[in-house]
Amino acid sequence: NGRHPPKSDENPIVREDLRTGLTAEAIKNDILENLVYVQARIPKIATRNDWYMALAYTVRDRLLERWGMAIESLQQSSRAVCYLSAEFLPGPHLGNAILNLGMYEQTKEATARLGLDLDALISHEGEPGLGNGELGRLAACFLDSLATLEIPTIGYGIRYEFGIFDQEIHDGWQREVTDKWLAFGNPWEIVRPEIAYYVPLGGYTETYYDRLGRFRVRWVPERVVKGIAHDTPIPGYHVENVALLRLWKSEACESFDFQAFNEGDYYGAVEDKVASETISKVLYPNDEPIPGKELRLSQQFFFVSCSLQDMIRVHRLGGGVPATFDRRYAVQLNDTHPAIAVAELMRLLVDKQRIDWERAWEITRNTFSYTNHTLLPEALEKWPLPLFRKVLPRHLEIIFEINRRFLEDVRLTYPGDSERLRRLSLIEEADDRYVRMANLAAVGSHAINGVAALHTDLLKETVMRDFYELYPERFLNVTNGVSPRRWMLLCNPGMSGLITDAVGENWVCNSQDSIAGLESFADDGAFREAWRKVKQGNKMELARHISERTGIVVNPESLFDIQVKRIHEYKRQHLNALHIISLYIRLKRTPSLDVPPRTVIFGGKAAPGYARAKLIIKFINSIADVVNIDPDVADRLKVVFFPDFNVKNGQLIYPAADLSEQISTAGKEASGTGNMKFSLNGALTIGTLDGANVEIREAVGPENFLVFGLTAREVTDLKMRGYRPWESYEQNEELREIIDLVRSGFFSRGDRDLFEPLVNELLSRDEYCLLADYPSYLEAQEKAGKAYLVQGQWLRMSILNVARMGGFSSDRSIREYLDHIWKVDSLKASGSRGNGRP
Ligand code: CRA
Repeated sequence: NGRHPPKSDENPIVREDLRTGLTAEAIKNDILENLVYVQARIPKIATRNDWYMALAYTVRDRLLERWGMAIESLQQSSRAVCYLSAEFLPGPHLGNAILNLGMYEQTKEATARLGLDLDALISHEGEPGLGNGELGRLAACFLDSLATLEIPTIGYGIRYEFGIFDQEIHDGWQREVTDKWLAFGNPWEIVRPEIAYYVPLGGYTETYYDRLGRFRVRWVPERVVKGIAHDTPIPGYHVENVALLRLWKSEACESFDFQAFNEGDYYGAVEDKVASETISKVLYPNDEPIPGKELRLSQQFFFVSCSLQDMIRVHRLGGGVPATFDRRYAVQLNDTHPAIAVAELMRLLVDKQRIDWERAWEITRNTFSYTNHTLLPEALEKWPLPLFRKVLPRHLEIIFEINRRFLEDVRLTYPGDSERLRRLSLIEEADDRYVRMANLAAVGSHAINGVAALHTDLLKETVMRDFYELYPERFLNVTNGVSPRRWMLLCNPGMSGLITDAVGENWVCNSQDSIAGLESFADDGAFREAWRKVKQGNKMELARHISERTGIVVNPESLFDIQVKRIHEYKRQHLNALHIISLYIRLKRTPSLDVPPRTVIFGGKAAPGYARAKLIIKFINSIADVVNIDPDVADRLKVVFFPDFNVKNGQLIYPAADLSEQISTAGKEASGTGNMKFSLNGALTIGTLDGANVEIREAVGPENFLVFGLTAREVTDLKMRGYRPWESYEQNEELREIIDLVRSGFFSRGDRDLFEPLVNELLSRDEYCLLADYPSYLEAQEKAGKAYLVQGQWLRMSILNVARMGGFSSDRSIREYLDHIWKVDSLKASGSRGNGRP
C-alpha cells in the first residue's frame, strides 16, 4: 500500500531505521532520544509538556521523511495547487498526525511502556488559532483532503504571533484573553530563514527610461520588510504525501540599526524591527469594521507578495520561466483577503519580469480563481483610495490600468449603460472613493465559486449579478465539505469503529460510496443499541468537561441540543434562547408536560467590538443562571455556555450532540460546515433552508431533518412588503409573555435595561426575522422533543443521517475544484510518483 518504500541504495531514507521505525520499540526509543537530545530533559524530571514535546518530535520525524519526497514531487509535478488564505485553523496536530500515519496502536504501546498515557498527551496540545471560524477551518480541511488525494499542494498564509483570542466567561460576559499559542514552542513548524522575501510598502512611484530606452515605472518604497517561511507538514491519510503549509512571519530587513545606536538613540535602533514585526503580529477578528485599518491591508499584501515570489522562485528552480507560471500553478483566492494577488502578480510580471501587459494579464487570469464566502455587505472588502495609495502606490496604478481596460470592454458589450459601468468598476465612486476587492478578484480570475448551491444562486442574483451577466461561464458552485478524518475518525472513534465494522474501512477516504452501506443497519436492533451506547459515551465525556469548566452538572440521558459557532445576530443564538424561555415557562406551568429532559449547549466567540453579540452571550448565561438553579425544572432543563469554542473543543462537542441548531435567517449563512460535522456524527438538524442545510436535507431525506422558517425568497418578499415585527409580538401570546419577562428584569436580577438593546431591536426592526420565524421554530422544536421520546426511531434517523452524508466530505469538494477549476492531476494518476514511491 505504499507505506514501506523498498530498501534501496537510491533511497536515502530507510523506513526500517530505528530513527523512524514504526514498531512500538522504535517509537519508544525515539521518544526517549528526543526527550534528551531535543527537549534536554531526563525522564526523572520531565513534565507532561516535556513528554508531549518529545512525542511530537517523534511523530514529526516520521512526517519529515515523507516531506522530503513531497517537496521533490512538488518540483516535478506538472501543476500544483496553491491555496492562498489569510486564515488557517488546523487544530491540534498530534492526534491527527498519529492517525494519518497509521501509528496509533504502536504509539499507544510505546507510551505505555514509558508509563505515559497517550490520550492525555494528545489532549495536552493547544491549537494554532490562526483563523476566526469556518473560513479558516475550511482551508484546513481542504489541505487534509489535498494531501490525502495526493495532490501537490502548498497552503500559503500568515504566521500570526497571536491568533484568535481565548474566551473566558466572567459573570456571564465574554472576556478576551491573548492567545499565546507559541509560548511553549511549536514542535510542528520548521523555520526556514533562507527562504525569505523582501516586501516593499508605502512610498511613491516614478517613471524612467531603461537601458533600451523603454518607458518604465518603478516603485520607490518607504520601507521594506522581510517575510520568513515557517513550514508545517500536513499529512494525508495513509499515503506518503504531505501538503506544505507555508506561513510567513514578518521581520525587519536589518533588525538593528547600528547607525542609530552609535548616535545614542537606543530606542530608535530597534524601531524598525518593532514596526516590521507588527505586520504578522495579530489576527484581525471578524465582524469588525476594517476599512480604515492600514495594518490589515499591509498584512494581506505581505503574505500575498511573499507567496507569489516564492512560487516564482520554485518555478524557476524547476527550470520554468515566468511566461509559463500559469501552467505550473493553480492559485485559489480564499475570499477577497488575498485578492491583492491579482495586482501583485501583474506587478511582478510586468515591472520585474518585463512581460508585456496583455500576456501578463492572460497568465494572471489563468492562474487565479476566487471563492466567495459571504453575501453580507459589511464583509465585502473595500479600501479607501487614499489609504490604498499610501500603502500600495504602484498597485493602485496597476488597478487603474486593469480597470481602464476592463471598462473599455464593458462599454463595448453594454453601450450607453453607465449605471452598469459604475457598478462593475473596480473603484467605487461615491462621496469617498474605494477599491473594491471582490471586483478585482472577479476580473482577475477565470473561475468564481460560491460555497453552497443556494449561496451561489444568490451570489449570481445579487452581489455579483453584473459579473455573472458579463461572464456567466466563470461562475460555478462548489459546496463545502469537511474532513472525515478529523471530524469522524479522530473525534468519534466509537462511532467510526461501528461504521468500519459495518461497511469496511474504505469510508474514511471514499465516504460517498462506502458509507451508504450503513443504511441497511438502520433497522437492525443490535446495531442501534451499539450506536446508542457510543452516543451515550460521547455525551458522558462532554458532560464531564462541562462540569469541569462551568461547574454545571448535566444529565447525559437528556437530549443534547447544541449550537456552536461564532456569535452573530444572523445566526440567531437568541432565537434559540427564546425557545429555552418558552420551554422553561411551559415546564413551570405544566409539570406533567410530556417532553424529554433537555440540555441546551452553546459555544462560540463574539467579535470583541460587536456589542450586541456580546450581549447575546450575557443573555444566554443569564437565562442559565435562573433555569439551572430552579428546582422545579431540575433534571428537565439545563442551559450551558461552553467557553472558548475552538477546533479542539469542537472535537469533543460534535460527537455528543443529539440535535444540531442551524437556525440562521435564510439567505445569510453562505454554507456552514458545522452543520455537516454534527450530521456526520449522528445528530439530527433543526434548521432553516439556508446555506448547505438545503443540500443536507435533500441528502438525508426531509423526514430525517427538522426544517422550519421562511425561505430566502420569503424573507426578501417580507422585507419588500414591509415587515412589522411588533405585530408578531402582539399576535402571539406566548411570545409576548417571553419578551415581557425579559423586559421585566426577570433574568437580570431586576435590571430592566440590560437586555433592552436586544429586545428593542427585535420589536422595532428585527433585521434577522426572529419573530417571524418564532412560531415555526417552536413547532419544529416540539416535533424534535416528541421524536426523541421514541428512541428507536430517533436512532434510526441518526444512523440514516450518517449513512447519507458521505457527499459532504471535503474530498468531494476538492475533487470538484480539481476537475472544474484547477485542472491538476493527482501524483498517483500522473505517475510522477506512482503509489507514493519516490
Ligand atoms: N463566516 C460563511 O459565513 C461558510 C464559511 C466557509 C463564512 C460560512 O457559512 O461555511 O465562510 N464566510 O465557506 C466568511 O468567512 C468572509 O466570509 C464564515 O466562515
